[in-house]
Amino acid sequence: MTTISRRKFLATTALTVAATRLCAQASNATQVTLAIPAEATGPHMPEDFVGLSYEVQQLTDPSFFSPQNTGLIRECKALSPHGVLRLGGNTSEFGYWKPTPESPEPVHPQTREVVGEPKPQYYAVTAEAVRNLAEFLKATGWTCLYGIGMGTNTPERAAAEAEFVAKTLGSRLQYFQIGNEVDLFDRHLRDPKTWSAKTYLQEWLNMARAIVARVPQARFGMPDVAGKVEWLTEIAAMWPSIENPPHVTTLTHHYYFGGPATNPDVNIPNLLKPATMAKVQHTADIATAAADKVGARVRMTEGNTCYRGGKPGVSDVFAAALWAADYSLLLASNNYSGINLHGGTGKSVANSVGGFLPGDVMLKDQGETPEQIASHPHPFYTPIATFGSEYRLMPVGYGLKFAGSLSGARLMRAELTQTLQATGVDATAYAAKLASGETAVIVLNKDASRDLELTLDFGSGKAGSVSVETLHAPALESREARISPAAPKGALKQGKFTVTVTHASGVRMILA
Ligand code: BDP
Repeated sequence: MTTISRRKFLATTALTVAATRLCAQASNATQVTLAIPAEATGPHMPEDFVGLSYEVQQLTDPSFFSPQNTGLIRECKALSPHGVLRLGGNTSEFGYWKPTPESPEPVHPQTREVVGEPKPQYYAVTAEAVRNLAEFLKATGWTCLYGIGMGTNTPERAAAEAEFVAKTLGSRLQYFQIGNEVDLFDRHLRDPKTWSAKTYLQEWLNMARAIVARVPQARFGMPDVAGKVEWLTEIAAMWPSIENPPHVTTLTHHYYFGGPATNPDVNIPNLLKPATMAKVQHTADIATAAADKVGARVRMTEGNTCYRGGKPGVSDVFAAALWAADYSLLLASNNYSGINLHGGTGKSVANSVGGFLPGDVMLKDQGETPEQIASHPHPFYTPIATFGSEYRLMPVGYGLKFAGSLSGARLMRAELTQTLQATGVDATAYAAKLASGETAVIVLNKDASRDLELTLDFGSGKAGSVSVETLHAPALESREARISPAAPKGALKQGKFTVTVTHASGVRMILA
């Protein structure tokens, strides 16, 4: 067998949108060789690494997460066969458990109204919604991280809800979380003078113990902070002093690259530049050190490109696909158990951020007509968008899916990204041994203009064929993304395989 020739590769990709650029620019491409290790000794990327995050308020429409919602089920399954649905968000603090249609609405505590924070609109989480959720999870093959409110909830109600949820979801329930972005509770839900990681932990223990009393096998993820990862460090330091602690499997935090939509720093170059991922790495170092101390793993349970519903032109374009793929694989390399990109319906997310999406105001100011505005996904960052009764995977979702193709693999420890970035091209690379025994390499060329002429060196003794798949769109600003096979199976030449990774594209190669 021969190595897939460059001419053949170009010919096969000629049908793809990326092909024009590929032909035009390949001659100026930066040449680089990556040595792919023979062994994988890095973290295991779990089968259920890929996840989505939705507002708890989404449950107010019991038909949303239900077996009848076949469009959403299809998109979830296409995104990942073993995905994880996380329910939480700001709205989780205002949901109350309503076990029977006759159950009265409880008295709610006072909260302060703050601009940009969700208004205290209370709503019921019903047994019907939870039953439908269980069926939805069964239909998708997904599991659930179930968020119970802390902000305006009581231990008794939390325990009653948890008991019903545990019984109804069964093995589809991975763990509970109590409270969303508790590090921000001082803004409107708690007294800023006394609120801290310590007072939070006391309150969390009260609620978690009430839940354990009724669900002895309950497992938890916590503290689900918005940004203060130091809380994970503080909690890990306090953990040994807790007698008989509830079973915490996962330390959790959120991540938004920036926000809100009106912030000019939220732009494509900033989203994709290496310094952005260097900050992600810094957070991961803090979070994983804390998790090691308590014998847990870390999961990024809610995040996306731009908070308060995303930014049109950044969150809903192909740049977000490359960001999502890179972000996912960087966290996987740091032994994260997974990530949940936030989304859902425009209404639920608008309600979570004070009633409207700043991105809509931005588009109106830019002169977009109502029809043009409606053609964007709402919220702008959602991985699966709702257009009428139709569900569609958005660019950011394609990036997550592309990275998710390494789920179940063991990652290889190699300085691949450093080698690429030493050339000055903004590209990253991840290699892994798949469960099947095949070696996979994903290269993400986030650079806006420079192509890579990449040689993968698998070691001279290696033989076999390489299949190639690309993540591409006409440009970083395109409101679309595709994953396409780029060439028929090729073969190696003396253990080396050469491929062009055009600017603004991703390539996945699997050596069989
Ligand atoms: C997070 C909240 C979530 C919001 C999201 C956003 O947990 O409910 O939808 O930010 O601002 O802080 O977009």
